[in-house]
Amino acid sequence: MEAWLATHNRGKVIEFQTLLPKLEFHTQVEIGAYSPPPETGKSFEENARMKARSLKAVKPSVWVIGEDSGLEVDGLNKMPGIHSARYAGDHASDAENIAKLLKMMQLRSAANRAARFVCCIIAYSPEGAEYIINGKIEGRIADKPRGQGGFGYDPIFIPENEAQTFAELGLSRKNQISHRAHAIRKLAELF
Ligand code: ITT
Repeated sequence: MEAWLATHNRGKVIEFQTLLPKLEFHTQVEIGAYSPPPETGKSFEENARMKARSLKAVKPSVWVIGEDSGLEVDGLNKMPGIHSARYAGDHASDAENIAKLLKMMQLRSAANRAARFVCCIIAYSPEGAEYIINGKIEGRIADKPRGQGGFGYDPIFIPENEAQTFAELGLSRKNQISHRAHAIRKLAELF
């Protein structure tokens, strides 16, 4: 069965495809003239819905999935949160976002390194029913980036009960325990 993901993020696509191997994933990137909506929502759910609705308008008769996610750091008042992708500026790289986050923690002498990844999936069935699914993983922020795997903030996120970052642990471990893995497993029950 075909499912369309409203994302341009390759890392997300790999995780969805690995965890749901029976589905055939396509993304908005395959639609030449597609422009995704600006992420103006005030929550992960609002942003995920905007992404999914916008793609559903172009692909009305298939499963369409929007996902919005981010990292909440307690010592930074839950920032970067919904601003995670553009924390260091509009076209910031993962390395720039990580550098800004570590710098902000230093500037604020943020002793509390507790953090969590959260994600919200909005899925629309071919008939148009909406499903809202949330996922979360607690952890802490590492002193410096470590590891090569994953994407985004993976090199500085150490999940609870682990000693290594997501980037060091690698995709198969991340896919057992991550925020997105929890949400995708609930999503799988719909198919
Ligand atoms: P789309 O909107 O096209 O899906 P995006 O990368 O802009 O792609 P988001 O708006 O949901 O996605 O921003 C999420 C950001 O949060 C993402 O760019 C990463 O920086 C971070 N993030 C989310 N999940 C992550 C994960 O599993 N590992 C590392 N960083 C993650």
